[in-house]
Amino acid sequence: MSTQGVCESPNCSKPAKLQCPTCIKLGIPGSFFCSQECFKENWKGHKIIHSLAKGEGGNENDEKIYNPWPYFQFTGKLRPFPQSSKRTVPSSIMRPDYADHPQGYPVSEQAVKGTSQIKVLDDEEIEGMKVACKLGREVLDEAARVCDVGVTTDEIDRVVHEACIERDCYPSPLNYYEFPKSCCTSVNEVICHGIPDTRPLEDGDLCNVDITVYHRGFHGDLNETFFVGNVSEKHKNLVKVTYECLDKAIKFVKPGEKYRDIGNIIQKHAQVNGYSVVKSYCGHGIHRLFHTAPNVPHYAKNKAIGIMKPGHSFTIEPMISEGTWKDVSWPDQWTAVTADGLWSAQFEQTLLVTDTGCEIMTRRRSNNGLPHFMDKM
Ligand code: EYL
Ligand code: CO
Ligand code: CO
Repeated sequence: MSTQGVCESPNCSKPAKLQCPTCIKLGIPGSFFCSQECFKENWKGHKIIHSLAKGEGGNENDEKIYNPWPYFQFTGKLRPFPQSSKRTVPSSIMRPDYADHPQGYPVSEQAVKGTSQIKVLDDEEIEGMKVACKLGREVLDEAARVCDVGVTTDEIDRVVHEACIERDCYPSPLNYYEFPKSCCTSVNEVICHGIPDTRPLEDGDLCNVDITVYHRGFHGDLNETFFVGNVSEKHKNLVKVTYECLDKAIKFVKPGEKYRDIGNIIQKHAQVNGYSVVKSYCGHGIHRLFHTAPNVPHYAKNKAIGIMKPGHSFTIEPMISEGTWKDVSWPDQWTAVTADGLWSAQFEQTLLVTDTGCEIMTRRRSNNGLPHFMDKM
């Protein structure tokens, strides 16, 4: 994103203007300074994170001190780990406009920003969406197969990236507003938009993998929360209730209903189970554009615009938290975590409004369409 906060130099609070070039090369998040002077002054202490990111240094205790944001108060126990370098997509695969924009701006999305008009897809566009969504589902199922204790989220990202390329898909998150990876991996207190890194998943973790693929001009977007090893009963219940929130919302979708009423259904089910609904991130229209009208809040009493009509395609993707609904962003400006460090779960599907209800275009085509976590319950 364009705003990067303040200089990392202690005792300096000027706006951050430049990022350490070595950190950029190594994929280390953050590392912003106001000036060459502050950068030089802190070089001696700063450069240690380069060798840690490269796995140098010998002493295995060193890796514990990787912390790109020494002055940031983390809300929970999760910490960032070094990221691997950027992956590329063969030029034979059709790319969205932002893939080649220097700041990752989706110019075609920005051109219609602020308009609430919802596109009605024609038959050709519906077919294009169904194909993209089916391929997105295949990619998520590949991620589910590898998600396990000891596996890094970077390894999940590598599998996702390769699975996209094998299917003639561009991984939509890659370079979207400069997002550095091909999927989002959100562990434990991370609500959404977690960046895959070299942290090995631990027994008892929850790991959400959010996949969007761009295939021949259309985006398909879905996510599931997976169990890593043996998950506590309280966290299993969080995941189950979150899945039920999405399920109930989907059953409500039909022509004539208001987009704003989806949030009432989700919040009611979350609240009776003692959970809260994240307000900062919403479902969205999706087709030729990754994010467009309608905006679909997951919380009650919202003022979202629009009435469902056959041919609309959009996502519902509720994020449900154990404690507070409030979110905080890590200094990387992407990772959204709960403000109290308690855990959060999410599920997402891309839907097509039909004459009688909706089709879940990203549905699982095995195990009765049930989510992966239920394979382990
Ligand atoms: C990129 C850009 C801030 C994604 C979704 C990747 C994240 C945070 C700026 C929504 C918005 C995925 O999958 C999504 N929705 O279901 N931004 C996204 N980014 C990003
Ligand atoms: Co998504
Ligand atoms: Co989405």
